[in-house]
Amino acid sequence: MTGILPTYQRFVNGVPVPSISRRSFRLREKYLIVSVLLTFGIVWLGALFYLPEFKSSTSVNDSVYNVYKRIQKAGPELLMPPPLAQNEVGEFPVVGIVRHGEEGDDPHLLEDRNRLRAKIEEDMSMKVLERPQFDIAPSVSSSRGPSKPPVDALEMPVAGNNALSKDVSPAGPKAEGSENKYVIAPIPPDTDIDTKHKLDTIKEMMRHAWNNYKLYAWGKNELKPISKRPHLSSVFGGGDLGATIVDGLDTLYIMGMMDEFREGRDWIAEHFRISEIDSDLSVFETTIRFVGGLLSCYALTGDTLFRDKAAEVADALLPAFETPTGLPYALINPSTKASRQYHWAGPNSILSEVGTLHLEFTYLSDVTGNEVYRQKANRIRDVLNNVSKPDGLYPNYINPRTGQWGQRHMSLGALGDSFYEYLLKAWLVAGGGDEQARVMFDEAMQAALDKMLRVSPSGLSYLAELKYGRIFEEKMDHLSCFSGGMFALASTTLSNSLSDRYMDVARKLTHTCHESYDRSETKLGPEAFRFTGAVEARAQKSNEKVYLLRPETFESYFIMWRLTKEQKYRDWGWEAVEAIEKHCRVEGGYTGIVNVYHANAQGDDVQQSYFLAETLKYLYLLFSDDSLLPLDEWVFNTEAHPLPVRGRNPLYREATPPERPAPAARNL
Ligand code: DMJ
Repeated sequence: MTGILPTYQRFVNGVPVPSISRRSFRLREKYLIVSVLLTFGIVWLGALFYLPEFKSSTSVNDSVYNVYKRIQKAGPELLMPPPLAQNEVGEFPVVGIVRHGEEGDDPHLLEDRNRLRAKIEEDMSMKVLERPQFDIAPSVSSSRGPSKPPVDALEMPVAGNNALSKDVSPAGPKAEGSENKYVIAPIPPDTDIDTKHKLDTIKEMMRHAWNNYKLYAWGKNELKPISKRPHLSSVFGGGDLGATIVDGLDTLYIMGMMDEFREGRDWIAEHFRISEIDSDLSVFETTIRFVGGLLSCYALTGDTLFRDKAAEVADALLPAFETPTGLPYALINPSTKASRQYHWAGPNSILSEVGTLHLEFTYLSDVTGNEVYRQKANRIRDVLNNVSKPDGLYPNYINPRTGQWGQRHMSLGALGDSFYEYLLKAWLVAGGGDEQARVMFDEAMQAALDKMLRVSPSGLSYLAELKYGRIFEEKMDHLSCFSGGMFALASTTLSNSLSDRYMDVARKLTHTCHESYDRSETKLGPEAFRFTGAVEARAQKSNEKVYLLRPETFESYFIMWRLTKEQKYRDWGWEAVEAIEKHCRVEGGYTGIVNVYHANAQGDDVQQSYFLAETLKYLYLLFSDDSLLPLDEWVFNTEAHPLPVRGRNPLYREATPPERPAPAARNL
């Protein structure tokens, strides 16, 4: 039988097998090929009409027309979604919101778009952004040396009650007499020209830090000012929590930078969603920076957005408190609600972390009327008050399952510091109402001063670290330089047997911290400094030689200036401003430096969020009039977010208790 398809030469065992060769198809074969091709064509065309996009058409004519249009404009977009266009503020459109009939509701298309968007965002965060995303006035950015303030810094609109636009106007209960005290940002007209220049310079530093964060890392947590891109491995990770925005916002407000304040406020309103974060956050850091920052903004403005967001953040942290003692675990994933400890701390929580929630949590209860936050904070307080303390001292580690101390390591620096600060400040912010806190503070400080306060051969006082009741290291952390201010506040707010000693120690410790700055080539202070015979107030190990844009020394200068009015504190603060401008300012913001003893120090490429929240705020307040955030009406949390003093400050904004429903009439 002859085949119907063309044949070709065949071989069997390498020998050609004779075959019949032909030049053309037979007629029967031609018919068959044509009818197969026709069938394919009809099926292909017909299938097009069953695509979802065409199915919605009401008539056959429409369908045909749609097919025609579709084919006419066929291009790569038939296979790939078109690139997303950025809007005028550099954002990508929200992917899920497509108008019906325009892009279609096809879930596959949406999925493709989502994937593409994620990819673009990932690329953007990895890349050095060359072009500004925002249309803003460039900040003065000479990279070395203090700069002259820009003209507009001298003419900023007054930030008072009336300077707020509708969307930021006070919405919460208005405190009596708040109109004149709403915020006192303008520089008083009788300010001398030198002080005014200093205030304007610091304000311009804030603008430089903010603008560059806005250009290169907006919505991310922190900025890498040298590489000009987001800092994805910050303490809050690479998520979109806007740590720099939330942390820096009250500083903008206090400095009267209202345009920037509104930008930040709008970002929080539109984008800040902590419950969507699927990574571990520190309960402590999130409380002091986010809850604290938002509560300050609420107190200053009365804008309930800030209060509600603060409650949202605290709510996301609450699962971490589900322990047998109520002492929280260190880390929480807001999305999965899973908690855990730091690997390096074993089963323990850290004293400074569990002990630095009280101010924020109690104030949050007062302004929301929700008692749950206060209960959490009080439970921690009770555990720490009741546990027996070796020699009256608090070790840095405590197990939240057993309520027992871990390693007996004590410090007023890292791991201990702000626990002590919050004992004093809980008493201050309660307007003297929290007696227990003040008693705990005085007892702890008496023990700490007796055991930890040391004097170097040349007469420098410092706070050493202890282990099992003995001196462990003759070293003081930069972090413990906040203690000068703390002792001064303790001295001037209550007269007792310790008050004189407190003020003496405050002066001496602030002096030593200044020495640690003065003894470096850059005039910036190291992360830790030692006292070992010949070496005094200098770092020895390389990881101690860094300056991370920290604020603690300036915090003490500010408090000491307000309480003593000794000019040297302002002089030291100005030296620090000049040193930061010289060594930390770069075109893309402010960077920490890796060695304070090198005149041309290399940058660490991180602009910490606390640089905006604390460092610049304390430096600004050091040169401000005392009427800006007076110390008897405001207490600064450990991240420099001011909280109002209960009973003294009309901006306390305590929630009015909900009205009790009238008792229902009883059927007798
Ligand atoms: C800030 O986040 C807070 O001051 C905290 O208490 C410890 N240190 C950093 C800044 O150095």
